[in-house]
Parts: sequence; C-alpha cells; structure tokens
Amino acid sequence: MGYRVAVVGATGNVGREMLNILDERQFPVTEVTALASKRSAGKQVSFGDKTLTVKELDGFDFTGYDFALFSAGGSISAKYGPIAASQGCIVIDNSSHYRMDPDVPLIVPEVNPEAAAGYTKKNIIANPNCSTAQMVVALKPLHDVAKIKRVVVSTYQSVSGAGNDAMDELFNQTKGMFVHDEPSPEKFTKQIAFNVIPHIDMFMDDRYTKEEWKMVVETKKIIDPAIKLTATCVRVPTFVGHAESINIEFENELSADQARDILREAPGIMVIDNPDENGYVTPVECVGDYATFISRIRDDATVDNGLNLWCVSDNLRKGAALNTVQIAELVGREYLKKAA
Ligand code: A2P
Ligand code: 11C
Repeated sequence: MGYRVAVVGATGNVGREMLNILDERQFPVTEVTALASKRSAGKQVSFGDKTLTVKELDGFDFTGYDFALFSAGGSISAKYGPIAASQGCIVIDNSSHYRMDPDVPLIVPEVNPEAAAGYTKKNIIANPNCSTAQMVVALKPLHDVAKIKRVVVSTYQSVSGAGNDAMDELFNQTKGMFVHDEPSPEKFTKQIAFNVIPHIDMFMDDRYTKEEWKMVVETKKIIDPAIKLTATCVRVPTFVGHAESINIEFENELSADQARDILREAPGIMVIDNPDENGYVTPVECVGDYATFISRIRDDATVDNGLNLWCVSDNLRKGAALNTVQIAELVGREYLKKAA
C-alpha cells in the first residue's frame, strides 16, 4: 500500500530532483504523476527506470492523490495549491507563497517535525527557502545547547536556485567570454560569469533583498522568534550547491570543540573539519548528497560565546526536493500511516 503523488513543476530543476529523490528513497508510491505547463504536456521525464509523460497542470483533478509536491513558482502555488488542497490532497509547497502564513507549517524535519501537525488547517505545508533550510539544520542543535542570540550570515548561492534558464545563462556567458561575446544578462541583473552579484530576489523598502528577509523570518518561524539574524545573500557563478559563512553569538558558553561534537551527532549534518588535510567541503563536492556539510568551525574571540562556521549543501536537494520528500515521509509516517 502506497501513496498517489503528483509533482507540480516536474520538468524544472527542483521537480526533476523530487522525482529522483522519491525513487532513491523508495518513497512508497502506487502512482506518480508529473505535471507542468501546457508547453511541456506530452514531454517525458524520468522516474527511476520508468518514464512519465508530463500532463498539464491546468484542469488537473487531484482527487484521490495523497500528496502534491509543488515547485513551479509562487504564482502557480497561489493559484493551484488551494485547488489541490480542497480536492483532499496534501500540498507540500516549495515556493515562498505560503511560508509565513500562520495557518501553514514551515517544516524542516530534522528541526521542527512536531509543527507538521498543523497541516490540517489548510492541507498545505511549506518548505523553506534553500538558504534557510541548510542553515537551520546547523543552527538548531547548537541553539538547543547554548541558545543563539544573534546570527550574521553571508551566502554564496549557485545559479540553479534561479532555475533552468539561469543555469543556461551562466553556461552560455562563460563560453561566450572566450570568444569575446558581450555578456547580455537576462535572468540576472548583471554579468554572472566570472562575477558575483549581491542581489537575489527583489529589493525591499529597507534596502535588504527578499532573499535576505526570508532567511530572517523563516529562521524565526522554524526555530525561535527570539533569534536575531542579519543576512547578505550573494549569487556566485557555481551551478549547484549553496555555501554560507555563518557567525553565531550564543547566550551561553560553547567552544568550537563542543560545537564540533554536537554537530557530529546532529541529524542531517556531516562535519568535515580538518584544515591540515584541506578537510572542508566546497559546493561541487556536495552535489547529489543529502547532508548539510559543516567545516571551518572556529571560536570567534571578538565577542563572548562566538563561533564561525562554513555550511554547504545541495540547494536542489536539502534546500528543496529532499526536504519536500522528507516532509511527505514525516506526514505519511506520523499522520497518514498508509504505507506498509
Ligand atoms: P514548464 O517546463 O512547462 O515551463 P525552473 O524553476 O527550473 O525553471 O522550473 C519551473 C517549473 O515550473 C517547470 O517545471 C515549469 O514547467 C513549471 N511551470 C512554469 N509555469 C507553469 C504553469 N503555468 N503551469 C504549470 N507549471 C509551470
Ligand atoms: C535562490 N533561494 O537561490 C533562491 C531559490 O524562495 O524558494 C528559492 C527561492 C524560494 O535563488
């Protein structure tokens, strides 16, 4: 006995990873349906050793489906999420649309699994932003021990976070530079090849970007509203894998050695921290992995109880598709109990 699952945005970067991860983790399915726009209807996508024919989302009837995993952008989630939810299907949404809705739980299974119980209010659960997801997996076990006061985070985010077309833009611009083509930014505001851009998502009235705001409010909702956080989010010319430099100030004493021990035992974390042997993880090394990798754990002697660390994860996996599938596993296990 398994679940009927629809993947919305199945032709996109995250949707394709959702299909891969459902298969890899042997999520118990009786049926998987790939949905996308009219443009993609009839195309084929892989699901393990099977091939699925993409159907059009518009007009699709979710009745009888247990889960709809959405990753087709906020406006699609806003329009079609409530339709799927009202047809009895639990929506797990990877867009930013429902994250701050008080009636929608925002879940990272290693961090706040108990909050998933609130899904019954709207039949919708939100998946956090990729840069938040990997960070909170690292922050929570440290917060439980020493209580975090303040976090200063700077991100180094790969272009896959901005979708398929953004990956093409980096690839084509990089090739073009060698034949002296003038770069013509489309998805990005400036040249991305051989450059970095301190601008992800739109600017807000306070001059922060929405990506930076998301890291603040989502961390408060997932872990603790008392945590103060400030972020600078930067797009870098890597394809997959987001990296973050995280500075943390705690209420209570916590040494780098203690933090290393705590993180080694924490769910979803892999500590690789051996500077003598270049023992730290870079984005290309985390691609395809499930873990959030923590390296370069150091005491910050400029404040009481301060710590610096380096955090890397596959943004399409822990940052998106993996976390979504983990939420479905959690809901299936704890609330639906349908799987054998
Ligand atoms: P499509 O390929 O048909 O455009 P990415 O973020 O990697 O670019 O992927 C976006 C995903 O969202 C794709 O699967 C895309 O499908 C899907 N999508 C975009 N617009 C719609 C729409 N109007 N209805 C359904 N799916 C959509
Ligand atoms: C990026 N973090 O790297 C974004 C992608 O709110 O789900 C995900 C945006 C979101 O561009």
